[in-house]
Amino acid sequence: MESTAGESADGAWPGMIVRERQPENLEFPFSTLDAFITPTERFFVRSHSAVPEVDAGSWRLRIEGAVERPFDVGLDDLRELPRRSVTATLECAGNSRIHLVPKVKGVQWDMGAVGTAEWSGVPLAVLLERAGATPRAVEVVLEGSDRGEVSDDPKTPGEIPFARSVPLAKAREPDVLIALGMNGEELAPAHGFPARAMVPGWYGVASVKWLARLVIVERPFHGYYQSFDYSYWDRRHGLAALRPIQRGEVKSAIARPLRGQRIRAGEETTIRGAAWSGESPVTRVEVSVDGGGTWGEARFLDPANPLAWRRWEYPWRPERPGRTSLIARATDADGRVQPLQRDTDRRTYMIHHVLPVEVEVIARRDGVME
Ligand SMILES: Nc1nc2c(c(=O)[nH]1)N[C@H]1C(S)=C(S)[C@@H](COP(=O)(O)O)O[C@H]1N2
Ligand SMILES: [Mo]
Repeated sequence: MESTAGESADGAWPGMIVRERQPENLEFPFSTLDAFITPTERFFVRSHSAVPEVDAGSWRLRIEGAVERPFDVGLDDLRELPRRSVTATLECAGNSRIHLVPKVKGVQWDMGAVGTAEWSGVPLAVLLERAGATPRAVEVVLEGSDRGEVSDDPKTPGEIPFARSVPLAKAREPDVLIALGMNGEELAPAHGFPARAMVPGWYGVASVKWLARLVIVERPFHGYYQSFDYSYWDRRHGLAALRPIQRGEVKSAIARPLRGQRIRAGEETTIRGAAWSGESPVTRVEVSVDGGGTWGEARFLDPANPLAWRRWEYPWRPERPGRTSLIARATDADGRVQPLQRDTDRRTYMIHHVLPVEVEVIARRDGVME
């Protein structure tokens, strides 16, 4: 059942759509997309377990595993380190799942499990450098302090913390942060207070909240949230293998008009939306107002950015009454084009094919001549 967050505990905007009450999972109604930066109270929340209680005074982040110098840091130590800000779009890999036919398991997100924020914190590379990874180290496992148990098959081995790994090559990129701030304030509890990973350009699942430990490992980690869950089929060399979901795909979404909206023939309306792509700027959004027969170019409202979305708009003056489908299709600087069809190898994730919005064009106002 869909309801709104009227009485949300965490100060969320009352118009947020509640997808799960406990733990709280919220999305924003994508039709309200307006600013480039998503205000924190409208930023989606995806949590697998209850928000853990963290005492900021005694909290420590431990860095250990295949390192020369294991150590731990408190919040005050982290606040002293060189800080960096990154404006990045975060999208849940399950965003848009409600549009899959046939229906699949998982949180039934519409379009709003995505948002753009200004994240600030310490580059993960600084901590990795201080610990000194061994020559054989390949990945860093980011572990949260929230714990949970999945009791449906495939089950977890009892209660486990939320954890994801990032290969060291990505983890050392300067924009990958141990984030302490979001939109100029310290992190809200729902978004990972006191510290979370921010892995821009990758699906949200890698950006582990409520960090407790960073474990450097010499073999790829096959934890629950990147094997049974949050993985997709890859067929390189004709061999179907499960890989962890990482880099974001190219995607555009229409915010307005709404599905089923009635639009008057002969009057100008504006089709609006946003487009984003992991680690690559969106370079082009094409819009079709006739179900994919013909295409025109949308105009961008934001500059090209490899890590953040670009809002776009497309003016349209429908001529003839009747039902029609609006479609937007994005292309990124790597030449990746948003697909027209769903790829089922993505299992229940990475839902980025175009999703037409059907609207109804109604007759001109009386007295307006053709
Ligand atoms: N510790 C922890 N980190 C987590 C999660 C979680 O459940 N626990 N959810 C992940 C997923 S699937 C997403 S999409 C993002 C959502 O971040 P947000 O809630 O700040 O929007 O957090 C990620 N980090
Ligand atoms: Mo997610």
